[in-house]
Amino acid sequence: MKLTRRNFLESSLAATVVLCAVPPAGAATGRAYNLELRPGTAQLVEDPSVLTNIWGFDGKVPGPILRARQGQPLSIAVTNRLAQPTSVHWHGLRIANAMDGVPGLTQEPIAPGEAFTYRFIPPDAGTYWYHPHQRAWEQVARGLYGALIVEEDSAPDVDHDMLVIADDWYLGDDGAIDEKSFGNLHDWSHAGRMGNILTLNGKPYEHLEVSAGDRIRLRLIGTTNARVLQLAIPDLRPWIVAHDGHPVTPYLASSDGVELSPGQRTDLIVDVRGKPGDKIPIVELSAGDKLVAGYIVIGKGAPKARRTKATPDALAANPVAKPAAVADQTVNLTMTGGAMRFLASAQFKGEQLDGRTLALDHGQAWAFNGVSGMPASPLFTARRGETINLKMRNDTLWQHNIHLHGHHFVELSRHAPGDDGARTVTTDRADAFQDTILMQSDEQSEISFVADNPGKWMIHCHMLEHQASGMATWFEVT
Ligand SMILES: [Cu+2]
Repeated sequence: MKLTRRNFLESSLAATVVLCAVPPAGAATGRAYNLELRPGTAQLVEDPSVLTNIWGFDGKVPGPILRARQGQPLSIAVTNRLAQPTSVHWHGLRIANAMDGVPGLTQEPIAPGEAFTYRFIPPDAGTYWYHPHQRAWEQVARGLYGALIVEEDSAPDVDHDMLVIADDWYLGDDGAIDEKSFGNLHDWSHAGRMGNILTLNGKPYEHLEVSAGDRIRLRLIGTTNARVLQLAIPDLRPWIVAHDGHPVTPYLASSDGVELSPGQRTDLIVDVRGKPGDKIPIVELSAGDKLVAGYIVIGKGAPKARRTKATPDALAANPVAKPAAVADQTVNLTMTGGAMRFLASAQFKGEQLDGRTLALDHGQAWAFNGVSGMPASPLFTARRGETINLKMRNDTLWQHNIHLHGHHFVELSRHAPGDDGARTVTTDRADAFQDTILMQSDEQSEISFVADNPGKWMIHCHMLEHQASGMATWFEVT
């Protein structure tokens, strides 16, 4: 499925400039929130008369921006107004296990009409997001997601703090969500369910309004089910300052832009160069051609003086424990299955089944270490504080996007087919904590983390169709 765009009608957009700024710290929003998961509508295509029925937090997509202070309690009372059970997962937050929002592992699903209050203390500043962890392949695709921002004690010196939540939608010609493709086994055993319409912040063409000379922080969040996005601002030179919430030494993004796999976040700092009235395109490059996704619009105000300092300061590091040089345990995680290398057999709910039965009777197409779906026993058990090295092998023909709950890891090495041995990964990742990592076909990657958060935590592919069709397991920290 290719992302396409109907003819872009510039004139129709002139009146729809919308500011999508993150509300300032200390705004009336406070630190206790109420959220309702419920149906709503959104204008996802250019024609303002076409509204799409979505499911959203408070009926909107994206849901409300939640803001927290690092190390201070946050409570979110969630009410399920959907017709199916749900839960909310706080992606990337290293919080208490009971608040992680994984039905069957950390809580019961929230039934229709029922409520659940999540209470936790975010230990790390940065850019995070929230979404259901129940039938996520349907609930996230219908629009259930939002940003969770944990503020630094000392915020970087910027004129605007802005969000760009990027998603693809599979819509029919009538603008309605294509429902018959939900649960399609072909998608599940291939790259996942891809959209044909791209939105930033739930809009067909987002407009971020700034002034000439502004320095802006752009928090990019990828909320696609399966598509790996490549976002760029070709006319500007953004610095990358954080991945998955965690600061990195600022470095310039390449002209290829920023890769955002499902669930990943990248924070940029960008100096706006241009003159009042300019519209600077934000483009998506994964399809090979430039697809304009939105604009940074320079308002009419007088240009600000350019900052004398070229490179922004690094953000303050988060208190994540550094893995020990020698691991306490090394664990293998081998991915198999999927189209063209279908599983001959795998274990599913304790039974060894052939590939055809797995697919046709159980919708399972993938396995971790020969097991499809959540096993009864954990992949490994760690004593609190142990350093775990996870040696991952993608023995399938497809990309996978492994997400670790409750912990952040560094990547020690990456081994691609044809290499004689493991090569050192690019420095922007080797010293950087992350919670979601994209692997290509036939790649191997060794990641390392300190298992310091007690409880039962998922490891799964964040291509949501792959998760649903086998790529899910868990570990326990005691
Ligand atoms: Cu996958």
